[in-house]
Amino acid sequence: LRMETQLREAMVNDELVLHFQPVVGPDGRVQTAEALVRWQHPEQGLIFPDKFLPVAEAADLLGELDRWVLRTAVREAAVWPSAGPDGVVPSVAVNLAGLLPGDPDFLETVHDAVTDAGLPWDRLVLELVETCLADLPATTLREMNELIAAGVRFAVDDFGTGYSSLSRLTGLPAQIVKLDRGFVRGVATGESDRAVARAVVDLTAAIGQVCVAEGVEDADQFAVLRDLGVHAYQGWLFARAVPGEEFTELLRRGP
Ligand code: G
Ligand code: G
Ligand code: MN
Ligand code: NA
Repeated sequence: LRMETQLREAMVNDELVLHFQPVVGPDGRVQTAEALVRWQHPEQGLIFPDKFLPVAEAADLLGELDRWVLRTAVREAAVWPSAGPDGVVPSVAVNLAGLLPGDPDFLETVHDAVTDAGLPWDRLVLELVETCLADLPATTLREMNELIAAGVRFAVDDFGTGYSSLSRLTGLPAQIVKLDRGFVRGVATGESDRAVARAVVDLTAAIGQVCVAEGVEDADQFAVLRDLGVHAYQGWLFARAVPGEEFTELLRRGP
């Protein structure tokens, strides 16, 4: 209960902070950065989401947390510099677990956050797990399509975990599929993980989705994934999640 009360206050007192982890193209240039929330606790130091997301969920605070993250992430992303000489500025990816398509205020919340920040619509990616993107009613899909038409992209997060099924990918309102790091781990060493990765890459390519590999930790994994045709990469091989100022510096330095 104590942590729950503190978490409510943390959102008001801006004790939460966002770190950003780059997603890079095959050329190493930053295409997107995923916003990952941390809690800068006055006594306990930096607390990771594994510790406080379950508390937020139990206290029914996930929606409020997602709203805070969304508003903060788009505001920070609106002033990022370009990631290369051609002036392309990276997109920002926000995880949603408590604010979901189908919530009565979903469209309005996203709309207000983006317009208040002045972020171009095509620089926002919303990451949800497959279960939150499947079997949505027509009214919800219509709202999502409004955002998609404006340039927002939806990503299937952690694809391949739980009861994910390859055949269902084709019916999801998602432009991006993030291959779970559980499969990425074994792509260079195990035939079965490589087979799964190949199947996901081939299917996503066939239906026009972008496939992002998560949790890329070494050069062998990267080489295999690149040969398979993965479009973009995220993981410690390229960069860890870093505070906003550090991310901005990383962009200024270039690839
Ligand atoms: O790197 P990290 O320890 O930040 O992430 C741990 C888990 O917490 C991941 O599953 C990630 O998707 C989730 N997570 C991180 N930041 C956020 C956030 O801002 N909102 C939500 N809903 N989940 C997040
Ligand atoms: O569930 P989601 O994919 O949103 O969570 C991102 C999580 O993955 C964060 O906890 C982040 O710190 C973690 N992560 C990012 N890159 C790597 C990596 O290369 N290896 C591992 N093991 N975890 C990673
Ligand atoms: Mn994610
Ligand atoms: Na993920």
